[in-house]
Amino acid sequence: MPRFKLISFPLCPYVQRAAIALAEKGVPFERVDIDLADKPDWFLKLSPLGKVPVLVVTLDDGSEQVLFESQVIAEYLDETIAPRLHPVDPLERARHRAWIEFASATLADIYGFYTGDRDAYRAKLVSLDAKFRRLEQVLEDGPFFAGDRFSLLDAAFASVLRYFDTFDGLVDHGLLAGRPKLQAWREALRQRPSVAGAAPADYAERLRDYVIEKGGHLAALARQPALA
Ligand SMILES: N[C@@H](CCC(=O)N[C@@H](CS)C(=O)NCC(=O)O)C(=O)O
Repeated sequence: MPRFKLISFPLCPYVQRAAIALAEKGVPFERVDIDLADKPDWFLKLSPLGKVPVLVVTLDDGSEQVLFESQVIAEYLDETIAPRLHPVDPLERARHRAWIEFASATLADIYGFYTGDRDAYRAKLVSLDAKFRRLEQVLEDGPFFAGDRFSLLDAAFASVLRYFDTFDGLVDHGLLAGRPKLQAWREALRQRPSVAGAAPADYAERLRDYVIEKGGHLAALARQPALA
């Protein structure tokens, strides 16, 4: 079995995808956090895009391979270590991959929502509302996207929904209100040990501090809700 080192940033939602996949496989790994505001040279040498996550795979013969891009990392782990998390049926697997792309697009909106000025905040609120409406329509009985089976798709949305543990305490965004399936999914994901362990225990507080530091409209709203 290869050894794994996950290069990470504590608040990165993409890192969580890889960390969740590793935990679901029951594979021990070393996690190395870096400061994205001051990237070490060794990291820049490893990471072609200068982004986390990066997975360093040390093979039995001692040689190393470096993987980047969270979904590529998650799929490599899924193809090589049981239990299988992606659906076996090709059409169903393709459908899951499509919704994982949707999760990535949602993360892009979330970034604008918590860093942007008032116009960006409002535009992202509208966009997130449309995405969550769509998700509520596609979700079935749960507890996970594919019923009882936890999948890589769940791992992707776990980091999306974790953001709301912070946002709920900052602003009355209303994005989950009246969306019982989405709320139940959020709760099921929160209870999953692999999801709980994929981010630091003080993630919500760290993210709140990060949002305030970014100084966007959400930070202003957190201080003065009347600005909404
Ligand atoms: N498509 C990439 C996105 C990864 C990404 O955007 N990572 C962010 C942190 S969450 C990053 O490393 N950004 C580089 C920077 O901030 O300079 C993936 O899925 O791995």
